[in-house]
Amino acid sequence: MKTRREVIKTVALAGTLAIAPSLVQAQNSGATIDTSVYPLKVPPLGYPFDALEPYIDARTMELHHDKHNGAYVDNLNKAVAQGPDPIQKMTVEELLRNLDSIPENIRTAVRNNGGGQYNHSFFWKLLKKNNGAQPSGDLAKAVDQTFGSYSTFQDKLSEAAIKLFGSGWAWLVLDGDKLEITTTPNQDAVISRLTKKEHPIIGIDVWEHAYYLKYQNRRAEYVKAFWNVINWDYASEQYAAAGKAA
Ligand code: MN3
Repeated sequence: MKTRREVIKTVALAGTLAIAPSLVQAQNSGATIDTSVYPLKVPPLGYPFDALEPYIDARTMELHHDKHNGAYVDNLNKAVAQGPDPIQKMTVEELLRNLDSIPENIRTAVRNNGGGQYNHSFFWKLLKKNNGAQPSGDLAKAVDQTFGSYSTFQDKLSEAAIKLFGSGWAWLVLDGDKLEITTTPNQDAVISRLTKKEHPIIGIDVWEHAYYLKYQNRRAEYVKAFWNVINWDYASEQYAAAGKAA
C-alpha cells in the first residue's frame, strides 16, 4: 500500500487530479496544526496585542502578526497561485511535507513562506501569559525523564535559542516517541525534515522581528522572558496529539 506521502506526490505530479478530502483529513490525524488551504489568510491572534506585556510588547505583536505573518501569507498565495491545481488544494502542512513534489519555480517560495505561515500559526497559539507556571501532566513527566529536570530543560532550550546563528527557530519537538531540542534556520518547518517524525511542542521565534523593538540586540533577555508566555495547555495538547499520531 502506498504511503500518504507517495499518494500526494503522485497526485501532485499528475497535475490534473484533485486530492480527495478523505486523504486530506487522514493527514497525521490528531496532530494537525494548520488545515487551511489556498487562498491562505493570516490566522487570528486570538487575544489583544498587549496580552503578553511586559514580556512581549504590543507593538511587536501587532507588527509581527499583521505585517510579518501577513507578508508570508501574501507571498505564499502568490506562489501557490502559479502552481498546478492539486497544489492549490493542499494544506500548508501537506505542502511542507511534500516540498520535493512542488514545482521548482515555486519551491523556495513555498518553503520559506509556507514555513512562515505554519510556524506562526503554531506560535500565536503557543503564547499566553502563564504567571511563571511550569508544564504539568504527561508533558511534565516526559520533560523530567528526558532532561532530568525542568530547569535543565529550560537551560538547554534557552541555549539553543540564544546560540542559533542568524534567523530561525528553537524547538522542543516530539520525534517519534522522543522529546528533543532542535533548531531550524530561516522559516524552515520541522515537518519538512522527512528523515524524522518531528512535531512541534514549543517553538521560540528568534528572528529579530520577534523581539528587536523591546530587547534590541539582547536576544538572551527575550528568551528569558519567553518562559513567561508559554501556553502550557497548548503545548500539552500538541504533545498528546503528536503521541497519538506517532
Ligand atoms: Mn516571526
